Amino acid sequence: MRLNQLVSELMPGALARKPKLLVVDDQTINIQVMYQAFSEDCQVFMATSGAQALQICKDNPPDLVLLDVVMSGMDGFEVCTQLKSDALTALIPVIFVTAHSDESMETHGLSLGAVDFIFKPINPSVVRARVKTHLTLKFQSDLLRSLVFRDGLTGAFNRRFFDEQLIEEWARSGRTHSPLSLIMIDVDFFKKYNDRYGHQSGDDCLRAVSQTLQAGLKRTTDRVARYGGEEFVCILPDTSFESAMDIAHQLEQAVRALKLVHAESDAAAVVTVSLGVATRGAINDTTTSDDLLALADAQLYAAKKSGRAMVCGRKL
Ligand code: GH3
Ligand code: MG
Ligand code: MG
Repeated sequence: MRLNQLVSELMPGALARKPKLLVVDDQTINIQVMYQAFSEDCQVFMATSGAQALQICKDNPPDLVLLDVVMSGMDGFEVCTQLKSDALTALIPVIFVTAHSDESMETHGLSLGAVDFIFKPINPSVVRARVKTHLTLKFQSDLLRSLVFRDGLTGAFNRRFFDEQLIEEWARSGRTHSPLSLIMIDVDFFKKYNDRYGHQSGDDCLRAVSQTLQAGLKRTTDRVARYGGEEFVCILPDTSFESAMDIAHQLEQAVRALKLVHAESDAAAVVTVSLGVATRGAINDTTTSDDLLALADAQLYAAKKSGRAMVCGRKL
């Protein structure tokens, strides 16, 4: 399979859109120079302060940041440090741009995780070439991550990703004394769906359910993974039991609203899901992440036993 074909299958839209470049500089004249160098090949976003840059990186992550070192208020080093310390923004490549060609400054910037250093006044063709190299590397590493951490059929995160994420989020919830919720989700009478409509339609159904679950989660830290077969799991950091129950009910309604006809289901005339919610609330040091997962699974089983197409939940 050609690489381009592989990329577009695994990361729909990655090739169709222009790379997103964020230019951060407190002097608008410098931003204009960069804009002229890149506006044809990239979507250029601009920030005139470190705080604004961090906000943009969280709300609409760029593919690369060109970051001025010396700025009033928060300087470029501090911005880079904060970007690298947040999992949501840590993988965005940063290139420092500075008027001072000082080796110790360059070493410091690279030690903070920047991929390159560029000196002002810039030579547009050199900067374009370097940015292109780093964008290529960024897309390659995104592709590799999607191969390792995404499920091929549905595009949701895979079991490997979920297992790692659960351990990480469990530790974080212990550290920060914040709740952690899981929702286990299983398609009802899916074997009968396959038998009646064929395996191909079964696959289409799983894709649609997966997309609906992903669209139903609003926070960037909320994740959906395919747990196995026709089973999905949502991990909801910093989410109370009550909120997780609300979200689970919304997901149940959203899948029902797809109106995928399922004539063989005993639960409804359309495809439905059963959901089990479990929340780590008050911190209890004797419990483990496996206990939370087992509880979510037990609640899913309870929803199945009580008639399916419903939500059951409990606090750990
Ligand atoms: P329940 O309501 O109790 O969950 O019943 P069910 O039929 O959904 O559950 P069961 O575990 O008996 O069957 C799950 C079915 O899901 C069987 C399997 O063939 C199907 N399945 C698992 N993975 C895939 C897949 O990737 N594609 C398709 N089309 N079907 C799949
Ligand atoms: Mg099922
Ligand atoms: Mg199942």
